[in-house]
Amino acid sequence: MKLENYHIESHNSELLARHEQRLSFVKSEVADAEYIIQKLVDFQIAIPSWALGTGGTRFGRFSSGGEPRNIEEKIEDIGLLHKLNGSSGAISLHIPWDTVENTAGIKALAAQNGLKFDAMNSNTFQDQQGQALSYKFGSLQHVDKAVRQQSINHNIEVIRQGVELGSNALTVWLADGSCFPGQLNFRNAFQNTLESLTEIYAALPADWKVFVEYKAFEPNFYSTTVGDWGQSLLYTSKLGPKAFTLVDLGHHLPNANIEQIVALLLMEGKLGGFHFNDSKYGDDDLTAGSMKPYQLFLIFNELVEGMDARGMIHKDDVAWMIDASHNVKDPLEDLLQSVEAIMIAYAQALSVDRKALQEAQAVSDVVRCQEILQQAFRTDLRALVAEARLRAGAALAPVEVFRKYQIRAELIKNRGNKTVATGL
Ligand SMILES: [Mn+2]
Repeated sequence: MKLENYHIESHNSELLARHEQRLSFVKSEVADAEYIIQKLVDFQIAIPSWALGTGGTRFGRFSSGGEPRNIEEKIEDIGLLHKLNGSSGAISLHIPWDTVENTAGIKALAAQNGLKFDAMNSNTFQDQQGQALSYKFGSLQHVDKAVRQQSINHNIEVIRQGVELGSNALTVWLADGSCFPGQLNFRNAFQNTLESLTEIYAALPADWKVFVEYKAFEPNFYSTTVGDWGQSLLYTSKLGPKAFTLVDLGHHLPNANIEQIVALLLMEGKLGGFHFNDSKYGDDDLTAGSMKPYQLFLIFNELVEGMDARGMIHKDDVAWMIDASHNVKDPLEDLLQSVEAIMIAYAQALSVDRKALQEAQAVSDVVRCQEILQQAFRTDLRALVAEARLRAGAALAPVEVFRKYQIRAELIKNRGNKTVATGL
């Protein structure tokens, strides 16, 4: 069964009266409701090609069946998400997990599904079949120039493929680091990485960006060569104006103040990419907003404030993507929940009374500052998010539609129960 517009329309018509009651109440509570709805309609969050299958841990993997077997089916799945929520209008590919052979056909299929190609992701954290040299001890940082060159060449090849598809950014995440004290000379590892990144940077087309993603630990457990935002900012500052830091919410040490990090990166004009997920312990890759929704709101509050301070366009000037894994949920339902949580936090951040907050900050009225933020966080703005979906022609309640039309059962029927999405 293909999900058609009339399926969504019929579902929406059942929920419409109740939705309109809720919407009119929220509109009476929130100033600028129309402004917020339009921002929500415009906002798009890319879905990575590797998020469509069931994830796993080093202990096991439990498939939910019907997973996409190739890039065409991945595009179809994201097209389905986009049809349901109107906010998933981009796909982020990972090379070599995604092999694009028929570029024109893939571009046409993406366009049919209303999707753009977001940042391209390179992979030098695994050895691929037939690869000449191993990344066991790192890639761009490696002590052997030949290994560094191999990983530089891979990144340049990813840029080439991205150009053909119409992407305009490269995300570099490195597993590089060390597992034991003494294994690495930190300065040499940094300099080698910088030199390698400089070569990749030189291969960027004029309108491209490169995002340098950091991560505190894992898979290396003693040091990571791009370990935190300071190290990423060092690289991106040295590289030049097309290089930006990428923040992944799960890549910090526990209790890091991520909202402060994004505020300062925006101030420096160096926040380029953003990966959403949630966590309780480490890089848990849980559904956005499922653990710490207040933190997600506080981060969005700084994103909105910091972007507005620089006159940035929310939907375009940072590459937004979900980077999560789904071990026990249906991946598509999980992604719908993540997008919903992100949109709610964004709506809440847009509803903060900025002028009142600035005034309260200027006189150090701490209580008032907290009242203003919590007023925004505690106001239920789900009807604004639903209204944005309605205006985009999407579903008022996406997960309900997904279940009502038994989409997973249909995918299993078409693709089989034992499929494994590439890369996972
Ligand atoms: Mn990430």
